[in-house]
Amino acid sequence: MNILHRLYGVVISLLVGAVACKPLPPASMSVLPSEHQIEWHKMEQYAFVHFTINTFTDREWGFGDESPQMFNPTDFDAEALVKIVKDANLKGLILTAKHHDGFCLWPSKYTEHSIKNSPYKGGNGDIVGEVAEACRRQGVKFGIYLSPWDRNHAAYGEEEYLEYYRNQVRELLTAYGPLFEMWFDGANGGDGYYGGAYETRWVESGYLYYDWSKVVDIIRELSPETVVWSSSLPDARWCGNERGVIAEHCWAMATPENMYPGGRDNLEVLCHGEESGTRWAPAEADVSIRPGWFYHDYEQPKSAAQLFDIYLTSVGRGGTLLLNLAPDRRGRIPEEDVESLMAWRDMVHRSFSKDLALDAKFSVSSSRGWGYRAKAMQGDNRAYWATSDDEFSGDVTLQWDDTVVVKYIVIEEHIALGQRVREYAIEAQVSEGWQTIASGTTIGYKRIIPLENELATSELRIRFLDSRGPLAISRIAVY
Ligand code: FUL
Repeated sequence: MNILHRLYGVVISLLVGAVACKPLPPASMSVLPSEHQIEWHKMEQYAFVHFTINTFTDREWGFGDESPQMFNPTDFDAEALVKIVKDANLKGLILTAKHHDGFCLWPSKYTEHSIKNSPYKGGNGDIVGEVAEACRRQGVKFGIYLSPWDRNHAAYGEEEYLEYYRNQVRELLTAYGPLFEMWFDGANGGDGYYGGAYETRWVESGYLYYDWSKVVDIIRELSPETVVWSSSLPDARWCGNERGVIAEHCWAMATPENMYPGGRDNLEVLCHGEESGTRWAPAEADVSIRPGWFYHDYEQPKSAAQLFDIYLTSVGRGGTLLLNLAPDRRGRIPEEDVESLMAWRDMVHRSFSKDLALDAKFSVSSSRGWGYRAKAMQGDNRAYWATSDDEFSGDVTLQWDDTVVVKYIVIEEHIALGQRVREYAIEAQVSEGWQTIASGTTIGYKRIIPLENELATSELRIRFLDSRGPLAISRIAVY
């Protein structure tokens, strides 16, 4: 008993000693992600689903005068849809609850222009509800796209429409929340039905007409975990194109006023973010598996190899991938799309399944001390390598006993303390000595560096040449 007591005392004092010895973490950068944004980053990839009357009229943008009777999927099955999303390793699903034509895929009490007046389930169907429920059952996160532009509504462009719109945000969040993301499309104004007026209506977008802060208040009240994607006050931003390509040089931070000055897209800021940005608003790459967002029977899905390239330029560049699927008139994802999707999933799995860094010996040029050493970057754990307060650069060397063949190097920053790295280079030991095999600027949540050709080596050196503060690197992996 006595010995046990003493042993216990020794263990406790060792632990207390160790905790006391652990240096403090590096100071945070001034702009940080929220916990919800960190969870969102970790999702990495999720599905978009574009489905509405357009699927039946063969259009991309409905005019707003389509009869709800046209919405008639013959074989819609929410469970089957969500299963495809889950099997493809997509972690969430954002559904077009309402596109620009104003037709609502849920029986909104604020309009007759909805699924309740369609033949689907005799007017008793609710695609939003069915998909939300299937997502919950299968452990896939659910999100909603609600087009601000509404070519059906008579009051679009006036104050009355804003009340309608906010009521719908409230209605959706109350019935189907919590949501992981809400998507507020920037497309705005033009000709339309507008309750029979058949005219062109332009609104001032951005901060002005929609007054996004009011919408964001409703979201924060009813579903605080929701990441807001919008033209103002965003928690995530558009990456500047619909090809799935996030810029090589990309900060997660940006200043809302600079992203949409006067309500217009500022592509420079959307693409690259801003090192001095005032808000954590990381890039999301939205892209469709087909040329269009909605199903057209004359279009073909992208190949697995094309989707793989998109994966590298989205998830591999510190943002997320929002990959659109387009149900056909049955309400099913076409078989050839599912085939591409699953082949892509297998390709990603094959390419990133064996982390060679787990067998390497890691060493660093310097560290902050106990708890922040080289080992922290190996594998997936919560630790990170950090340098001392005055060290804004440093090297990590990986050594193997035998030669390894390298194609991808993955680096992750500990973004809970902010995004820091400004410049890096990667060197490999080859027969002629050290050779630079890759270089770049920003890292962020995750950077996948593909080498042009596979490279045989037994030593790699990752050089962090410049940073906004002490380094904080949470993972280095090699495939
Ligand atoms: C665009 C829209 O106009 C397209 O129809 C689609 O919804 C895409 C995701 O966003 O702005």
